[in-house]
Amino acid sequence: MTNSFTDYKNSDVFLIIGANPAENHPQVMRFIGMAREKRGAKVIVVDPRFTKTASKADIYAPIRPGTDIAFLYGIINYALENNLYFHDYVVNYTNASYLISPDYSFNDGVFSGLVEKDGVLSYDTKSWQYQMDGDSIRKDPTLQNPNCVFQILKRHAARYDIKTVCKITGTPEDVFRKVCELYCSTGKPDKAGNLIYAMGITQHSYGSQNVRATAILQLLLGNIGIAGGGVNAQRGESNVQGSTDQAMLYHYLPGYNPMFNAAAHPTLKDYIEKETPKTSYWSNRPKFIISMLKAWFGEKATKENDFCFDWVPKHTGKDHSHMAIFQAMAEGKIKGFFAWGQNPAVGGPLASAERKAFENLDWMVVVDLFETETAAFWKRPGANPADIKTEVFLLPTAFSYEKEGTVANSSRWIQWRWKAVEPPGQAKSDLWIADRLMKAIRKEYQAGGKFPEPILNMVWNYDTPGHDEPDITKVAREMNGYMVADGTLLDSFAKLKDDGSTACGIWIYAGYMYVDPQLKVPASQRRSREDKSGLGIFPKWAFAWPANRRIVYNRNSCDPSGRPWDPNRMLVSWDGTQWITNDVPDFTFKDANTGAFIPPEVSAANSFIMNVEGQGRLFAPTGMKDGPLPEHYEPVESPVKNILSKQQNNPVAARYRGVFAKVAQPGTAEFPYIATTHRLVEHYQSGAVTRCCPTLTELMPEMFVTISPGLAAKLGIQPGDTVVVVSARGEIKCKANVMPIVKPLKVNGSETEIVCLPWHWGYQGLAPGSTANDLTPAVGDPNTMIPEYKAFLCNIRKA
Ligand SMILES: Nc1nc2c(c(=O)[nH]1)N[C@H]1C(S)=C(S)[C@@H](COP(=O)(O)OP(=O)(O)OC[C@H]3O[C@@H](n4cnc5c(=O)[nH]c(N)nc54)[C@H](O)[C@@H]3O)O[C@H]1N2
Ligand SMILES: Nc1nc2c(c(=O)[nH]1)N[C@H]1C(S)=C(S)[C@@H](COP(=O)(O)OP(=O)(O)OC[C@H]3O[C@@H](n4cnc5c(=O)[nH]c(N)nc54)[C@H](O)[C@@H]3O)O[C@H]1N2
Ligand SMILES: [Mo]
Repeated sequence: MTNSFTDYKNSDVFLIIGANPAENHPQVMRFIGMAREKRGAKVIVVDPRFTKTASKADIYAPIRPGTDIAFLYGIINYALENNLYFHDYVVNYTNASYLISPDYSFNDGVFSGLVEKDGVLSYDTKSWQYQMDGDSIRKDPTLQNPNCVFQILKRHAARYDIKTVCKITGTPEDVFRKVCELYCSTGKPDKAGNLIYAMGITQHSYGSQNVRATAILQLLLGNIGIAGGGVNAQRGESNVQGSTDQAMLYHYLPGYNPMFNAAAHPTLKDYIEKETPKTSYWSNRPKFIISMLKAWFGEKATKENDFCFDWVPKHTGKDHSHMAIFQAMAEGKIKGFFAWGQNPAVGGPLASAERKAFENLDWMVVVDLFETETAAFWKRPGANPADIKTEVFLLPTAFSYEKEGTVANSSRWIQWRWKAVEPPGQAKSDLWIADRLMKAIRKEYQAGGKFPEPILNMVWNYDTPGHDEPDITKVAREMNGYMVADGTLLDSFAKLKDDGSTACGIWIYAGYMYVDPQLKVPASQRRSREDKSGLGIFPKWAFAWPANRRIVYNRNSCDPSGRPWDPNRMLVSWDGTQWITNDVPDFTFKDANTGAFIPPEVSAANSFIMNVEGQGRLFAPTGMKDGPLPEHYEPVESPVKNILSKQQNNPVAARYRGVFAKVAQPGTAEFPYIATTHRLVEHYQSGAVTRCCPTLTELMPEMFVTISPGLAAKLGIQPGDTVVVVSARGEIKCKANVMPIVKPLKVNGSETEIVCLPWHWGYQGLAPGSTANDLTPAVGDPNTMIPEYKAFLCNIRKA
């Protein structure tokens, strides 16, 4: 998220697309409410369902699941055609003027560079690159050159006129026009548009391109880096931000550094040479990586041994995401599995096949609060425990209130939480379990084993003398970073060095444990409500990574000469001799050695400091696997043909083998309805916790499917009837919820019904019910491999 929740009160217009904060992020509604009360802010909600959030909207735009790219391009095209984009911002702060290779082309839904190797399609990105004059990029500040990004984008977006968009999305034209008018009103210097998204945008076979479309729109309207603006992803579980920061995914390292790769990086030198750009803040990558290795391997890590680079496992470039793991498990290639705070038996795509795959394991360890569906898979309905050889260990763990530590929220705020109560019975904190496990493994390796060095030598010193529980502040200090010589905690990542004199587990967190000199507590434990700017910045409440900055890219909030576009929303400002700041500047504003202010021209050329070209990318020459621009494709399962091009689906969508390959053909009469999945305020995720909570199960006791009154009438279904929902992968039984919150949409002239399923149920807990994920397909986005949970085909009948 570029901005923060407390900043939402500064927004003039909200575009909430593919998120339902009233149920899933209720605190967000409080700040949206402030903006409405204090500044008359307007709210647009784009969702297939008339949600609780939509009930508070000024404009509700229904949309067919999976058509957000067309929807967003429709607004982009409206802004470009009617000159409603923020010209000075676009020219100065984006790559609009950059010239792209003359070899770039786009034909009938496919970008230049699509190649096939061994039956697998991928893009060669050579033709997407900038034209160069030596080291400098060729540009046309008049934005007229046909090869400049602005013209390429304009041509691409022109195909998304209102009529075409509404044929694809099913949104009524008059409603869509109102959305365009209202949202494009934020393309002015003194207006802020806030784009909020979540899983309705990401869970698609082109989810990353959906997100790119939101970024392009926000760049065109000058809405990034300003108070009240931003591209704001409402994150998931309370610490999902923290888990991505710390690289819980397989393909990168803490602080968003790329993973070491076996082929590309045989040595640390190769990694540093290949992965360190000459420009952008990433030019400091060697400092981040070497300090991380120092944190991991301590005094064993020396310059001579590449700071133990050889001790870290290397990535092979293969897909090891959730779906790939379950494919490998189904093929018998995985022997053991830790389900540590996850419940894939309910939450994974095509969950019935994931449960079956568990049968191939020799052992499974579940670290959880409850005996989840995953832990109990061997006695699930329909299975014969005697036939299942997997040995399951269930380690009871403490809940968040029963242990100490930090969580990082969507605002990137790292907040310390203290233990409120003791965990029940034999439950132990996750840290206790990890600590004992590591010590036990180390003991095994002491007796010998393959490649014991990393296990034996890794820094692991979190004991508290006299206590059973490891000291979590020791872990936190290692993540925060310290001077190797004397252990002094770092106050900022600006102090990091690439010579082994600093250690830091995760560079973006540097400073969060540093003790605030006035408040005398670590930054993440601060709780001061001071807000001098009145903009909801709260600089002394917790710690926002990076560098306690609340709004990233904030150089873009003022013009190239440093004057705020909107003086009432001032984040940083150049007064002719110095920078006045309400937020921590996201640019080099002071000389690190002399402390002298650096005049605005310097940072104006580099206002998107994390990009090598220093500017916002309307067109992305690198970074995306499926095109430099978003393009509308149909979901892998769709009732209609793509009317924009011959290319029905994302040509490089992630697909899987065997049982996970099952998908319905487009337009099949067998599965005429579009299904989508969503959450409920009363339940959380796979329901492992909430379905064990008597009050919540009383409020929301049963699995159901929501269908329109029209569809119910056609199929002879009464509210409360038991129905069967079928997809190409299976069928489930649940209750029918007949409600006009979902209505058929006119897609390319024909009425299309949408069927909505919550996904919180399974066979365990106080209130068991059918699992929506028994129906969902195992296909996904090629960049993130997120499954397409939000758009697939189904049929429905009375049971
Ligand atoms: N009470 C509660 N709160 C939660 C959670 C929970 O389970 N329960 N889960 C947490 C987690 S981990 C997450 S990731 C977040 C998720 O938060 P959200 O993303 O808000 O959750 P969802 O309800 O899955 O999806 C949001 C909306 O997307 C709509 N939608 C479906 N398909 C499409 C589409 O193609 N386009 C558009 N524009 N909209 C679409 C759905 O109808 C739904 O209203 O919530 C977090 N908060
Ligand atoms: N159809 C469909 N499927 C979806 C989605 C969707 O929108 N539609 N959303 C997806 C999303 S966004 C997500 S995030 C995933 C979530 O998928 P999972 O992460 O598999 O589901 P959760 O229910 O959140 O699982 C968390 C588990 O951790 C346990 N737990 C809670 N606190 C602790 C703790 O402190 N320590 C430990 N060790 N365990 C704890 C809970 O009891 C629970 O069993 O599901 C995905 N699945
Ligand atoms: Mo999530």
